[in-house]
Amino acid sequence: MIKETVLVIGASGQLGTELVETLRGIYGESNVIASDIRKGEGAVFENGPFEVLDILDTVRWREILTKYKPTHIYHLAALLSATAEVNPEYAWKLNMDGLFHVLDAAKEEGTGIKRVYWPSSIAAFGPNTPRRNTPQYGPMDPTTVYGITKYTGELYIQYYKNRYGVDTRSLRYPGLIGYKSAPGGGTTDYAVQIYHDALAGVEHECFLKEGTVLPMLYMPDAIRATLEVMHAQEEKINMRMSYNLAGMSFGPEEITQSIQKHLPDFKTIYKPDYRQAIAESWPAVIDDSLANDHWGWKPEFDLDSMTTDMLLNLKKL
Ligand code: VAH
Repeated sequence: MIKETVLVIGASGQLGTELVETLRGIYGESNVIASDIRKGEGAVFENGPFEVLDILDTVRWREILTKYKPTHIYHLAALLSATAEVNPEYAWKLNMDGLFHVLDAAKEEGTGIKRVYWPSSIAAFGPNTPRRNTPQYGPMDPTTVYGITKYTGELYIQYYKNRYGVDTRSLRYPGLIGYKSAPGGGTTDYAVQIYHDALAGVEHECFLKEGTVLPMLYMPDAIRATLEVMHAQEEKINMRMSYNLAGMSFGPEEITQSIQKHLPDFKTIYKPDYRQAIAESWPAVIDDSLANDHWGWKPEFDLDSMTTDMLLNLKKL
């Protein structure tokens, strides 16, 4: 077993819930401390150490650092795209000040923090970024508060590496789809709800228009990518902002057709809302060749294999 002490901040979110389970399998349950702003129910809170932590509470943050002396930190706490537009001031505070509290602790001598993981998003791109085969480097003019915090955060993790040697790894996640945890406040969340509606025998009311193609990634691939980039040898991580990451790209009508191969009577109706404008500011297809070159990234799931796995596992819940 690798001897590290891992702290996951924002552990009860869509990604955190699955990441904690995987990390505890690698490092041992007692060596992975899950934390979030409130205690809930489920494996994250019961299968290993859990601490209530609001990353904006600096006194509590220091208490946790002193108590556990984490060597690896996964800082996931953030407001996602749709929620951030409803509360932009708090979104900036949580997404940015939260990141600075982690980076400033990591640069301090004596805290013992060796590596930080911090997620970015394809939301860091904007309407003037090429929408197909979106390059690692190109125009980045995000129009959402969430995307602005992600792009800004990328510049800061690069600065903290160059100036202070803080080793932060990061991925520009597409929309994440999984069956073990619920998404929260994202513009891609329809792609999770649609499976639940299909199995419940109800039509899906999609908040995006037909034909709105977005980059997506199945959660098992997202978890594997996160651990691969976090565990890669430092000399392989030659790009110190955040790596483009891709799995598949589809529109709501395509995921509907994929589900209909299993449930022929399933239907989707379209009622676009304010999230349509967010989606239209994002890329449709991502070029993640740099992640492949630098640390061997390759997705394993496509739309149909994800649909088969999602429906199979949701039926068991
Ligand atoms: C969101 N699920 O919708 C997140 C993600 C690319 C989208 O960052 O905000």
